[in-house]
Amino acid sequence: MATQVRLRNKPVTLRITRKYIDIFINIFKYIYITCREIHLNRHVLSIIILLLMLAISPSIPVVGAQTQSDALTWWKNNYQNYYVASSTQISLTVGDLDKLYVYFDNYYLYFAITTNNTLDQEGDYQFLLDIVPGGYNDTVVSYGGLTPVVRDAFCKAITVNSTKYGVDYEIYFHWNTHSATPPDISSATIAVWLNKTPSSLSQYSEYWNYTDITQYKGTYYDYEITTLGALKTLWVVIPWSTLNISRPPMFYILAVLVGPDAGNGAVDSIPTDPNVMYLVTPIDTQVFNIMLPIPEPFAVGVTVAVITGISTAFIVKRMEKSL
Ligand SMILES: [Ca+2]
Ligand SMILES: [Ca+2]
Repeated sequence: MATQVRLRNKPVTLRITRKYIDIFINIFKYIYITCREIHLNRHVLSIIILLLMLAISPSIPVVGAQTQSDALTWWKNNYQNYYVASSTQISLTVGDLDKLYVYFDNYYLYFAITTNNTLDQEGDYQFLLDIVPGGYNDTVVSYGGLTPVVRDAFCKAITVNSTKYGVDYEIYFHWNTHSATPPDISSATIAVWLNKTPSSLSQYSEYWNYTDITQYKGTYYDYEITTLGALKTLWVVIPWSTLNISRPPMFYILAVLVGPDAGNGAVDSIPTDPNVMYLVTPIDTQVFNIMLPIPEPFAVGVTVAVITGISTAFIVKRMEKSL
């Protein structure tokens, strides 16, 4: 059935696309002819067309643009423009991550996830960030009198490959199905790595400073739920000043959905890691080998500008041939 719909829709989509391309080309032909008639030289004409193309190009992210106090509202209205990756893992327990969105400017770090959750299930949505040199490594330490094992900041059986990454911040949201109607996020915490050298006799909690997100000025989150009470979308906005750092040139992020209890493992992640066996109760600590690199938005802007410049040169050349 789905295939039939796609086959029926494809020619319609192509016709509409072609129609808009034709309109687009005709507008520039008109501009080109007009400019030739008033004897504008080729270079001036190229600049005019370039400026027009930039005006209609997808908006280029401008570093430092989002300084307004309603940063969360801005992010909720715009997050879909900043898609970075999807999960290919299909999880039937705890929940099912779908897409990750990330953006940052001079003042804020923005991220959001969407899910394919169908049931209201308890679990922890955690975001691991490698932003500055150093950070958490996976030295085995004890926790709560248990046999020493590798744990993350929230005592989960997850870690990242310590030869590639060092997690400096871990942000945690507990999706609670038990005490609230409708269900909600009952705990939202930022853990900051304290830059101590672990020893096998110490506990993980000694290496992180934990703060409730609501205690950080300018840090916000919001979420929406499905009709069945499952978490559907989660938006988060954190000022760099909250993390006590300036805007970095780039950073790494990993989003994981983990079982709610101590020692639980990840059932899903973005990006999906083919080397991880996703289980609520893994036999060994899950080691993630992939974190997503997030380049600074300016790099995206430069890419769009370069593509626009090349497109302009191509259009001018085509027009000169066709007239
Ligand atoms: Ca998934
Ligand atoms: Ca680091």
